[in-house]
Amino acid sequence: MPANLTQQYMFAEERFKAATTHEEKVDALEEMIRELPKHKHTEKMFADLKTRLSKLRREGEAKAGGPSRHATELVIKKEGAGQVILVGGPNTGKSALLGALSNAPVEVTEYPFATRKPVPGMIAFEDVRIQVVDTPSVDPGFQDPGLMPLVRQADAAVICVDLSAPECLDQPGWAFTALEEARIDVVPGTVFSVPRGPGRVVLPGFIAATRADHPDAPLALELLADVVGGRLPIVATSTGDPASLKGFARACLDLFGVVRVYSKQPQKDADMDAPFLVPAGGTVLDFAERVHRDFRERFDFARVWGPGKYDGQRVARDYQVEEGDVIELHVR
Ligand SMILES: Nc1nc2c(ncn2[C@@H]2O[C@H](COP(=O)(O)OP(=O)(O)OP(=O)(O)O)[C@@H](O)[C@H]2O)c(=O)[nH]1
Ligand SMILES: [Mg+2]
Repeated sequence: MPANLTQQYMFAEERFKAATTHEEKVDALEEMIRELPKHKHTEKMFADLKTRLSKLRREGEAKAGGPSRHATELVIKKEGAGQVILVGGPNTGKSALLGALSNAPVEVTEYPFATRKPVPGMIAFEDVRIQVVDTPSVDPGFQDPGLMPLVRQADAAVICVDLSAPECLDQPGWAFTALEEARIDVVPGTVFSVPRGPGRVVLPGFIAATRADHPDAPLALELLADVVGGRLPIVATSTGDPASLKGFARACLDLFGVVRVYSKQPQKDADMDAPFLVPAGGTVLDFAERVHRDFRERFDFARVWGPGKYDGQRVARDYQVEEGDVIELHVR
């Protein structure tokens, strides 16, 4: 069966052949990728075009002598519980995932490499807000030079792979190689459990296996689990399935290793809208410090409401806080 190329594709190809500058070439090639009908018979063409685009972009960067005009900005200010950065191959659904979970202005497209700069968004798990950053894609041929510096300063990383893609099983390896080259390890755990130190950066993370609604996804997920071999947990997502999105948000929150504790002022109702996030295993003093920076010093005693406690039970400074506790602080 022929590829059934459209007029628009043909025009773009003409434009590519006639292009004299690097920018014109990139632009025309991007349009060819956009206009290429995507089906089984164009898979190889699609892959070739992507490779050509990667190569062109690399050449452009080499010539410019450094990061291109598309290079990522260096820092994104952290908000909410912390910052989770998405890393993954082209077209693995990073933008769609963030778009489904937030109102971040992401660009979701059928063609790869559409995301050219990082886009932060705030997602929520119940009453906790977490910052998730969409990023330009990485593959063996291309990487935005600003990407890895950005990953290094994130709190956690999620590697995205596409369960519907023929290259699904290669995608984790691409990401791991790119991270390895930047001396970044992504490991299971939480921000408190991973070692911090000079040199290598170790981030807690997991793999988001996207497009779980695809007919091939169940098999791909099994094979993926074999390939990953327990190196990272895998969370399957589908943008049309709210339960899977909630699972993703929960998994993001779990990367921070915190419990939610609510503050109550004496003679007033608890403020159940905005929990304080306290490291799991932390004490009432760790909570006090988060309510007010003087409160660790000034702590006298506290009253706690929560599962398995007498209402308003009096506790001392060594009390270990639990998820969902409501705490009334008394300070000197
Ligand atoms: N059916 C389905 N399609 C999805 C899902 N997630 C993403 N897609 C589609 O997959 C394609 C790629 O999604 P993007 O979010 O643009 O992927 P990306 O990783 O941001 O890609 P680039 O930034 O362009 O490299 C788009 O056509 C999306 O609509 C999903 O869960 N289910
Ligand atoms: Mg994108």
